[in-house]
Amino acid sequence: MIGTELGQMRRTHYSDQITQSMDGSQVTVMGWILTVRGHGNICFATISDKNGEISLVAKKGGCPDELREKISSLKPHSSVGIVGMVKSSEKAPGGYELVPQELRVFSEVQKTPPFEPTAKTVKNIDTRLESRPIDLRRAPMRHIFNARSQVLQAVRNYFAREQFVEINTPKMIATATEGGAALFSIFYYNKGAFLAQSPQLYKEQLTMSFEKVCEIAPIFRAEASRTNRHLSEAISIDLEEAFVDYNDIMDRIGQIITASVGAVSAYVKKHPDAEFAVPDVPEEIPRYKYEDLVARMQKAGAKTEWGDDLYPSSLKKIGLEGFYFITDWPLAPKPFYVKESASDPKISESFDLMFGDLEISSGSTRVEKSQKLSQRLADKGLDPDKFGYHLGAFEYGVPPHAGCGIGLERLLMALTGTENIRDVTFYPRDVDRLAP
Ligand code: AMO
Repeated sequence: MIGTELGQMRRTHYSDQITQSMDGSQVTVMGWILTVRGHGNICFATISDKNGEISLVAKKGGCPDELREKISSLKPHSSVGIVGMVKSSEKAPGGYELVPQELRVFSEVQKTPPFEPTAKTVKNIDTRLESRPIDLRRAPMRHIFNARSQVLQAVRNYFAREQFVEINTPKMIATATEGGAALFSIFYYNKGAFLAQSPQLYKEQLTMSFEKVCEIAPIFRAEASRTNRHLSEAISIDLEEAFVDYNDIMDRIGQIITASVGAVSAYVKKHPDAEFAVPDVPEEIPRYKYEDLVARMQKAGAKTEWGDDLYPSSLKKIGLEGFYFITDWPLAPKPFYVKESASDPKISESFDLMFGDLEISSGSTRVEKSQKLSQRLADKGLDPDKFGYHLGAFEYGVPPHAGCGIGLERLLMALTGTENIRDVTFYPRDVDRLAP
């Protein structure tokens, strides 16, 4: 082994791998000081690692005086490694305490931290975001992001089981896909370019060879509004499938939501201190037609007209809760790639998945005829020539296809009962925030 500053010390157990039955065994744990309380001859401390907490008890006679004094002088957030003996204890969380035998302080904190690592809530979100790496060490945050990881794993497992091919599409692009306003411009060598608002056209093209494709990647939206549900950079779970229509995609979304809720429920079972309000998923997520909801809104006194967007304030008026779909939206406001309904050209084969008044996903059957697509671009005031690379490809046997994009952060808000999208994003980007 090459000599390093860390030397030979290595963790033998995470906090959740130590059990009462290991009474008397020696372990090496690593993590961060959460709390320290000294009472003369006895010092209690807790340390946290990525999976939970460990209680330390250093008593006079039970461990060297020097070690006890050093532990009692440590400030919260310091990073440490501890060799100790497991002592079963009914009172301690997890049913054991650790009696320290050796301490390594890797990084000692001298300053007063912006908040304690044990703080359950910190009022000012900007204070937290400015110290994001240490904010994420707090248990409520750790639970959210550990659960996020489990949700992603469940979604990827679903895609693998269903034989989807995971794709990666360019994020630096030449043309807008979701409408022109919310684009970030960049310099691409000597040309102007944009950050991708979605993988839309690429994922559609890839159904021409791989049939079932998925991508989990950033999307970029220059959203000027300051809300609790919009980010400038979000993660989208995109899927696109050949030889199906929007009905099949809604079925898939139902399966993905069930798998995601299952992952969060399993996490909460293992970590009962994760205070998530995990929602129920009905066996069949209800599907409401846009026009029926407009009629219900009007009845409830909202000023909504056919053709309007359905705003949270009007949705609240009809009191829909939990997961549900709004289907068959008017065609006019939809992007050019959304297919019109066979029964009524004013309506589209489209849907939004909602959770209460929060939009989680939108999807549709797509226009697959090159000529029709060209017409739709022109109708929207977009230049078909700029989409030549796409229209040209669609002249060679494009299959009927449909798909959707699910906002990962919005999904996590629903799964954990989180109100601010920034709380489910590692390093949120919004109108006011580009660092850290
Ligand atoms: P849409 O624009 O509706 O559809 O986006 C799909 C989903 O992505 C999430 N989302 C956002 N989340 C946080 N902040 C944002 N600024 C933001 N913008 C979008 C939402 C939304 O439902 N190409 C289509 C999808 C498709 O038809 O396949 C699209 O991008 O959860």
